[in-house]
Amino acid sequence: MKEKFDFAGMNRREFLVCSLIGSVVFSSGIAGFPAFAETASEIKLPPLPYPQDALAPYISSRTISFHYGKHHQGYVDNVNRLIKGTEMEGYPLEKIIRSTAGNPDKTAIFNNAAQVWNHTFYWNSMSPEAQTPSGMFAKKINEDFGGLDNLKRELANAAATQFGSGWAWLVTHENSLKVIKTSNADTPLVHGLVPLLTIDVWEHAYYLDYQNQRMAYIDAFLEKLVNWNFAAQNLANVLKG
Ligand code: MN3
Repeated sequence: MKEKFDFAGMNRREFLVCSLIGSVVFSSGIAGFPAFAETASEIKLPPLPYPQDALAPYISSRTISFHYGKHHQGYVDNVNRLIKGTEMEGYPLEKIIRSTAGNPDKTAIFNNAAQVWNHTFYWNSMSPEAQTPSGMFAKKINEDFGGLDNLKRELANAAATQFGSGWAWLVTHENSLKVIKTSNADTPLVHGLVPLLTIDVWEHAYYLDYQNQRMAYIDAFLEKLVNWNFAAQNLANVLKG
């Protein structure tokens, strides 16, 4: 298997053990994001990039058991059910997302497909291993935000002020880094932006661990869990073209 980004926090052996099946079907996707483990006819739930308890105590094993095992799995099951027997059966996930975006007759398919994609991107946006941006990525952060603390503040602000369910994102657009937020299942993929990193701010992402304290979850994400290496790799892949 060709590793397109660093599965931080696991050595290679651990990684292989916990994703033995998934690794067989990984291949390169856009922006360094691994393509989904899918057959021609079915969207599959990709393996977590770390063990379920690896993010504790900041995100508990119990939260991940529901968030990954029930919510993420649920979106996978829904999208497979909704596309069965339609022309979209057999489409890659991103093609389903792009071909249903903005179509009021296809909202349910878009919502479930985009949520499958967003959640896989979210799991990879976290790591049990503390990281600091370096090299070209650090330079871009300094140029576009005036430093890492400012970037973290913008991400925290976007995540905290997203009214109701949604996502905060670091994206790149025309060679600039930007922070944006999206509602519900909406995803930068359908707005001409390349996602580098995301924070899920749906209540199901934090309620078991933080109840209504969304800001405490956002702080833990940005101070303890954020996978800067994943963002840097995504950016490097964009710049490579
Ligand atoms: Mn979620």
